[in-house]
Amino acid sequence: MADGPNVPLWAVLSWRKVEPVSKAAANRDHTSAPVPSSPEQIRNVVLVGPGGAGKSTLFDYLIAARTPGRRPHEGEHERSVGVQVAAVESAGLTVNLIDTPGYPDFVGELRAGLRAADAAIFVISGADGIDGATALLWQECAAIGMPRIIAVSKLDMPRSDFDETIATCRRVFGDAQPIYLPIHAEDKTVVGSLALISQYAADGTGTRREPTADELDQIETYRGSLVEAIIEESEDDSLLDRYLSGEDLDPAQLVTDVKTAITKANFFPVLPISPGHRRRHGRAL
Ligand SMILES: Nc1nc2c(ncn2[C@@H]2O[C@H](COP(=O)(O)OP(=O)(O)O)[C@@H](O)[C@H]2O)c(=O)[nH]1
Ligand SMILES: [Mg+2]
Repeated sequence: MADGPNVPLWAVLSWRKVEPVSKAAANRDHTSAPVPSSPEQIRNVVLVGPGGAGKSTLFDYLIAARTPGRRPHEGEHERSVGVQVAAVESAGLTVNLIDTPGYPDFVGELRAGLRAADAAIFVISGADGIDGATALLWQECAAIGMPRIIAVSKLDMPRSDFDETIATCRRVFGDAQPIYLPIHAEDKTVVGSLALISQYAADGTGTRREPTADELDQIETYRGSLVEAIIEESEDDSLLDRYLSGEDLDPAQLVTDVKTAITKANFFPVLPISPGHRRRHGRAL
């Protein structure tokens, strides 16, 4: 495995706006990969999770968000039967995103294939549980020290529950630290996120505002254990003392440390993801 896999955080933030484009551009073959300059600049990131959790949806959106002129598929997905790969450029790296089918039959193959990846994004539905195959694949990643991110989908569904999903991830995977929380509208649509480290609320357009009192309470619920987990993995040994003595740590430093912590595969961030934009987008078209 290459040294620091440097999982880009953009990878799981679907609030990034996807620009509408012409149909011709949308139909262009998205698998035509950018040419990587050298093997050190390539990262293989595999999407793992139960069937129907939203892997292919996320895959589409990530590719669309990073590929000028490409729009995600609308509506239902055909159930993917094979592995899909597409390359995107990020921060001078070529990231090969690998979408995998969720069939139990495929687990053996996936276990072998996992070893070729630099990092994994576990896509977990906030409205359903975590299946045995996914738990097994998590263990497999743990055994080889693979960096992992957890993306929670389907938070717009009536029965979804983000807190419950975090609890389930902690129980099944052993550890999980949300770094953003979803903000819901009355109808449960996800309309934005609360940033736990920097303590702001963001809507889908990237506009930031101060969190409300209620949102600050939600932030408090998770921020303490998040900051402690980041500090534990930080290379700056003075952070813990400073934190314990009540110092407000610099959010920018913590964000840098999150990235380091992810690459060490001892820290597993959870990010809420949402196709909310697609809906608004669909209307705009
Ligand atoms: N409501 C809602 N539906 C979603 C979300 N993500 C995916 N879906 C739908 O869930 C179904 C399964 O998604 P898919 O990406 O094919 O799952 P996969 O089997 O993990 O690849 C599709 O109908 C998607 O449109 C989400 O965040 N919210
Ligand atoms: Mg799929």
